Amino acid sequence: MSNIRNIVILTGAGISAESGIDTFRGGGGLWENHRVEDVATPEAFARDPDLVHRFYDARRAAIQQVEPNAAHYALARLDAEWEGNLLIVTQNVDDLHERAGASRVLHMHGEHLSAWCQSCDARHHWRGPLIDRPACPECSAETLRPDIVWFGEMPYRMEEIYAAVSEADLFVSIGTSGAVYPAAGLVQEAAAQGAQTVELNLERSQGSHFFDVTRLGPAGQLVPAWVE
Ligand code: BJW
Repeated sequence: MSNIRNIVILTGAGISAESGIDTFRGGGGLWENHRVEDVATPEAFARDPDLVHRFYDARRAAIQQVEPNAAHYALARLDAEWEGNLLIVTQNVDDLHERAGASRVLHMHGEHLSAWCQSCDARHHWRGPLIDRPACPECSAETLRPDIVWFGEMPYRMEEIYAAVSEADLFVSIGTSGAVYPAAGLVQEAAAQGAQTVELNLERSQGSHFFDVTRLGPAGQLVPAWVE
């Protein structure tokens, strides 16, 4: 990697699968048992907030029971040791990259351990349930929602992401199906800027043909091997 200084790493649900967190698509995925339109859109939340809160409260509790795996630790090592620019853009709403020790992490689809007040726009670190409609510690309104980017909402910090991708010498995608935009389009942006593009995944993603290199296997094996 002698000619590489700027790295952008996009991660998806596959990197947390070996920690015991369900992915979204495919057999046993979350969207097999839950309709997106019922739980992961602003319209669903307006229609039936209890259902949406139950869905996210259960998942917020579940992620607190699991641990980072070898793939998270390998990226955290790379983050600590890499002297050039590096950004881990994660679509994941768990905190396993941070718990493994990574610090240059951007959560483009939000975070389970954050609650967002729709009245005053404040964000609060949140570990417990939201279904009881706790008051916002900032403004006291009972308008907290999961700090999650639902379908139809704008993913977070896109300007920062596009800026990092435009400077990237290497773009690596790990454990994502490439089914959800704008994340799925980042590989094309990176390739257009001349970056090398690498995919590490259990199965080929939908945009696999956009990558220079694809390695298939579980993230817990592929990622440490790639980092070494
Ligand atoms: C392993 C493994 C192991 C398994 N090791 N690998 C074109 C351009 C722009 C937007 C759109 C567009 N076309 C359509 C849209 C709209 C929409 C969209 O993309 N829809 C598609 C379904 C077509 N996008 C949006 O709505 C986004 N917003 C947006 O575009 O805003 C613009 C806008 C807004 C308003 C007005 C106008 C414009 C928002 C998307 C938000 C996504 N939210 C979710 C849910 C929230 C989190 C939650 O509830 O937990 O985010 S959906 C879900 O999918 C979640 C994930 O982050 C995301 C991606 O999934 P991921 O991570 O790829 O997981 P899977 O399950 O799909 O794949 C797992 C992979 O792992 C597989 O490949 C396995 O092989 C692999 N794997 N085990 C390694 N051990």
